[in-house]
Amino acid sequence: MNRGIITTVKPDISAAAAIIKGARRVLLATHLQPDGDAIGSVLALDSLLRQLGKETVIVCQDPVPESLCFLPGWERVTSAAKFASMKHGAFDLSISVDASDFARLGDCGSSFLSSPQSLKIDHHATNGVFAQVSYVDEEVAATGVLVYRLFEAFGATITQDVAIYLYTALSTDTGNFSFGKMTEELFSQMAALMKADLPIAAAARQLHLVKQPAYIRLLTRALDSLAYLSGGKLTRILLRDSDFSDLDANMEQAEGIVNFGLNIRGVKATFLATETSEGVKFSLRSLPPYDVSRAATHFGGGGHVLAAGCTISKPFDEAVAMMSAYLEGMIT
Ligand SMILES: [Mn+2]
Repeated sequence: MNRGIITTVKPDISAAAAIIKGARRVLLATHLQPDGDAIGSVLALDSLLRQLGKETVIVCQDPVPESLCFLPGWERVTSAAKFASMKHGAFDLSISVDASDFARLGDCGSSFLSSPQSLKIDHHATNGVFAQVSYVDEEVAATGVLVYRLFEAFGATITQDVAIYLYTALSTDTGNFSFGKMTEELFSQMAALMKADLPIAAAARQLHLVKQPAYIRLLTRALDSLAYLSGGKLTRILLRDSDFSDLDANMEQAEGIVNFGLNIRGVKATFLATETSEGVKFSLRSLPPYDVSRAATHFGGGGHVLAAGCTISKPFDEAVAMMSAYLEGMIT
């Protein structure tokens, strides 16, 4: 490995910069069930375009999650339903932010397509080409890194608000700087955000530390159910329908709980089984060399090597026994 030498070739930003430069009214869209990279990147790009004197509207199928409502100006993100009822003139450019394929735009897809010109900015291993110009770089941890490059390309100012937006994007997609494609460039960008007076401790608290009371209630119940299998190398966590109703919690609030099963010394893989109306939903996690996507695929689901999922339409205990047996066979 060449230390100190940047060997990665960055995709050409000039076509993206040119199409932005030529536009006057721009529609910005991000993916459904938006996360910190989606909302942070789209708000930062919106600030850039307005600095450049453009008129903008931001749309997203789903509302901004409560955990991101500390971001200044989050109200600028319009829901697809509200957008449809709004009176607005034509746009000359649509920009998709952090959406790997067209379906991820959800109900905003048709609005996206109604502009004569389109640009896609994304960092996922790309599935779909759906814009005239694509600025896609799979080598970066977050779409926010690409939006920062656009600020550089235009020589635009990183205001404190922009610093908060881009920090939100970068820290979300790296799990608060603990996984993903963390590069020298990402930390150079972070240094520039600090220079713009990023209130990092306050923002980190909002983004990564503070949890909803319902999440804590659910986590307590979940950890109570934690069991060790395969001589301590495999764990499982169970959340039944009654746990959600007893605790006045919903499925979304269970997000992230699966990781508690994996982040225990000696554990190589884990699963969280959640009882839902569609069947028993499994979230699977593992450490290399274990491939939980095999288990997910075996039961009709899919995903990545280290993070996968599936649903088994059987009674809860039966489904849990099936998954336990499969993973015990894999992790010996
Ligand atoms: Mn992202």
